[in-house]
Parts: sequence; structure tokens; C-alpha cells
Amino acid sequence: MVESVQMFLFLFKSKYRRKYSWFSPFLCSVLIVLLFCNYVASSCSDQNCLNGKCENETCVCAEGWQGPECQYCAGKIKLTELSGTLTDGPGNYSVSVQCTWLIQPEPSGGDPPPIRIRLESFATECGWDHLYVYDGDSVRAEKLLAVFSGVLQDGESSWTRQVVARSGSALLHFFSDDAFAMEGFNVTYLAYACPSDEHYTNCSNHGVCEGGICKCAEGWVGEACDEPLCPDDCNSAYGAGLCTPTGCECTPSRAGADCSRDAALAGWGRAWREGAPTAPPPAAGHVMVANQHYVLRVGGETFGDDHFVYRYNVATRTWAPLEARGSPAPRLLHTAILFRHELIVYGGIVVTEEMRRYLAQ
Ligand SMILES: [Ca+2]
Repeated sequence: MVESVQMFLFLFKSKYRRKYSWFSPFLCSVLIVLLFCNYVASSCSDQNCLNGKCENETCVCAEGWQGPECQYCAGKIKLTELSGTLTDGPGNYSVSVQCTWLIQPEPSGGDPPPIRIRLESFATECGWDHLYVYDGDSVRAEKLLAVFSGVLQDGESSWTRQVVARSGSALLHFFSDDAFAMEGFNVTYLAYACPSDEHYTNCSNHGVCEGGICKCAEGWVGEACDEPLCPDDCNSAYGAGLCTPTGCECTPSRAGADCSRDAALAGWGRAWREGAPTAPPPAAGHVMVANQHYVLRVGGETFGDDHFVYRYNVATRTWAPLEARGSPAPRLLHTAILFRHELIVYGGIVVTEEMRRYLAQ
């Protein structure tokens, strides 16, 4: 309340008094509104101090929280339970905020526990507000597992919403810029866990979890064992295809993951599966070039020390890394072309550890 009175007096003395020689009804109403708002904001109870306690009509926030109702995440907190949740808070997150969570459960055996971090809901300003996930206890010299930004749709596939940290620690860092905020996120974590289609299970109840990696039961595939190997049995009842150990083999006239599409019509099918043994890791800012028999994936940011070039064999649907002597430094956002039997790479941004650290700040 004192601040409101001071603000009013400052405004009155410095500006309005020069313009008006009398105490206008408008200014009176401003003062009344200011005093009322201040009274409402300063009075509190434990109910509206969402993550804190009400003391002397003010919310005193618990560690990791800030705001008039302690509704915004803040600072750095450490989580040592074997499972838990973390969030930016209820409602929209705050602009210009940085929040960090260090997940470091006590190991119950000799080896460090694999920790699954899973987005249950996520909505941030795409490209401006980010949640970084590191495998380790700091942003320095550790592995960056993922950077989440944008809106997670309900039907999003399992592998885009979760990662597994294997060092025994995971560091999550949320950064929002100076403008525009959205609903934020709810994240769960679980030690000694594997990817799954929901928080309380491992491997979607279609496999065995071993060291953070799912060993899927027969008929199920994917990092979380949540995809049927042969959807709708490849529509074999209609003669569209047959189920094989690698998935549906469609007849020449049919196409698609379940052989339900007319091959003469345009449409998408599955070339390979995420997490397949030969598949390269996910990447951003890379280039794909092709010739008659194969496709090359050149460069890009993969959040790890991976090969610069991977080759996809169209006939066998398999990937293989290409070893090259004297290749240029790893880079992203470059251009590349195949010219006869030569791959020509031009420009781009060279990926360095310094750049990754800068992205995390
Ligand atoms: Ca923003």
C-alpha cells in the first residue's frame, strides 16, 4: 500500500499537478483503484500462496518459486526422489524467466539409474521459449539430450515426448524470452525406467525394460514398444500384404504402413522405423541428397558426436554411416549437392561445444 501511495504522489507531483489546478475526479478514481488493487494483492492466505506461505499478508515462496502468488518457477532446485513431477507452475509461465531442475535420485544399486524424462503436456512459444534437457548434472561438457519448444499435440508419438538420461543425473533448464508466454509444461521423471506410452508403465506394457532400453515383445516395435509391427495385420484379409519380421510387405498395387492405400495414388508410407538398429540419430539443420540408389544425410545438429554423413539404401531400407578422410568440420544449416560422384558441401554453421553452451544460456 505504501508503494501505491508513493506512486500516486510521484505521478501527481511530477506530471498531473502541472496540467491540472484542481484535484480531478479522474485522478481520484485512479487513486482508489490503485489502493484497492494493492489491498487485494497484498492480502493473502495459504490458499492463494500456491507454492509458499502467507506471512504478514505477503506470500513467502518456497524454494524454486516466485511471483505474488508463488505461481512461477524460479532459480534452481534439486530433486532426489526416484520419481516425481516438475512444472513451470499453473497457468501461463512468466516472461524473462530461467528455471533449472537437477534430477539426481539416490542409486539403489551399483550402476547409475537411467532416468526417463517425459513431457505430459507442453506449450511454449515456438522458437523463443525452450526447455533444455541434459544428461548430466550441468550444462557444461555434458550431453544435450533434447531441446523442446512449441506445442505438443495430444496425438504426438511417444518418441518425440521423452528422453532417457543414463549418467545418473538429468538437468532441465527452462528459458523464456522477454515477450509472450504460453501454458508451459508438466514433466514427469522416473528412475530405472524406459520410454513408454504413459507415465506409470515401462515399454507400454509390451516389452521388458533393461538399462533404459526397451526389449519389445513380439509384434511390437518402437523405442516405447507402442507401435504394432503390422497394423491391422497389413490388411492381409483383403490380400493387401503380409506381415514379416520387418513389418508389412505390401503387394505391388498397395502401399502404406498397413498396405491400405492404393499404390497408384499419392501418399506416405514408412521407409524405416525410429530406433531401428541402423538408423542414424535424429537431426536438425541437415541436408538430404539422393541419387538413383541411395540417399545421403549430410551434417546437421544431432546433440552428439555422430558421423557427418549417413547413407540410406533404398532397396534394403537400411542406413550405414560413411567414413570419410579429410571431411569438413561438422556443421548445420549448410547446403550440399551430389555432382556425378562427388558430394559438394557449402557454407553452414560449424558446430562447436561453445555454440551448444551458448544455446543453453
Ligand atoms: Ca516468450
